[in-house]
Amino acid sequence: MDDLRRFCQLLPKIELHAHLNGCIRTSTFRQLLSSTADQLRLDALDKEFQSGDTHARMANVFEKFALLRSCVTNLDEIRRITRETLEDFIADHIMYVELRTRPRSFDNGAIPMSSYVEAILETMKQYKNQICSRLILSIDRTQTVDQAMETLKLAERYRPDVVGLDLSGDPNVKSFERFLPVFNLAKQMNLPTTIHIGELPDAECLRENDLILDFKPSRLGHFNFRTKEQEQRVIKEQIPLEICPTSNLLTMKHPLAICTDDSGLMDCRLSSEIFDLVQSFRITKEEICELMLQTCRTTAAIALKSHPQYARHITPIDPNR
Ligand code: 6MZ
Repeated sequence: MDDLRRFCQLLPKIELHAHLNGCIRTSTFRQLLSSTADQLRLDALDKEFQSGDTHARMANVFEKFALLRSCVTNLDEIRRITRETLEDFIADHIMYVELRTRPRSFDNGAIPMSSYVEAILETMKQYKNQICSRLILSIDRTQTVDQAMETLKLAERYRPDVVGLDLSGDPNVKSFERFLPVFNLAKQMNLPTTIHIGELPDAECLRENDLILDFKPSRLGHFNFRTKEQEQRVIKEQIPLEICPTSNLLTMKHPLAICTDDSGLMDCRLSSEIFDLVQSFRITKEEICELMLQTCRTTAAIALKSHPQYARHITPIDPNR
């Protein structure tokens, strides 16, 4: 067992779905919570997390996010979270990571959203010899269309360090339809997109899944709840999934990316996610290596589509070699 765990740890890995603030170390989170009341609330939320259904757990996680948002209040803190996140990923042998975050301003707009993005990108550059990192900008489901448009503009401004546009946030808020013009524009601009989909077991969520699939994003996040038809559609259209896969999806060789989501808040590592997967589905080391390569190929293919000018620099790999 130890050998397998070590193998999962040493394996060179790619992380494609990691929310920057969700990656915060627990120790840092507690340090940043200045009031005792907030610290006690976090303790209570930690205890409550184990009980309840999907809706209750989701509400718990989002209350934690709100607490987190209230305590990250300046650029130094966001630099620190970026630094620590990258160091944790480096220690877990991640070679390439796409961090995602919703840009925000501080001090009532005196520090604009562009400074937030730049602070993260500058921190990423400091680690470029140890880990290749890129940024995805997130639109939050509760935002207005104007705010989403502003995020899209920022994404365009910071390309190619920014590699995509994400839709995330509380899945109770079904707002993809509202943001469709923004995502259509992203598509026109050749900016890859990744959308959180199927996170809750309710009819509204299933209806929204169809709208999202009609849009055909570059990648999908989660996709835990879906109809059989939606599942078949994703398989047929080969839309890469950022999830912990089910065994049959694996055997179907559907493009997958195993990811952590919120490694700090949820206390997990990519290597432990892979280890759990290996154990649960009796996957061999060779199959795990193949999955990593598949993630790599998928990422490269999406990057190439958004930057066709680089195609001539790439020599296709003979899959039979
Ligand atoms: C949907 C999620 C999420 O942007 O402040 N986020 N959105 N589903 C999830 N799965 C449980 N996990 C994280 O990172 C934190 C934000 O990411 C989104 C939430 O909106 C959260 O506030 P940033 O760096």
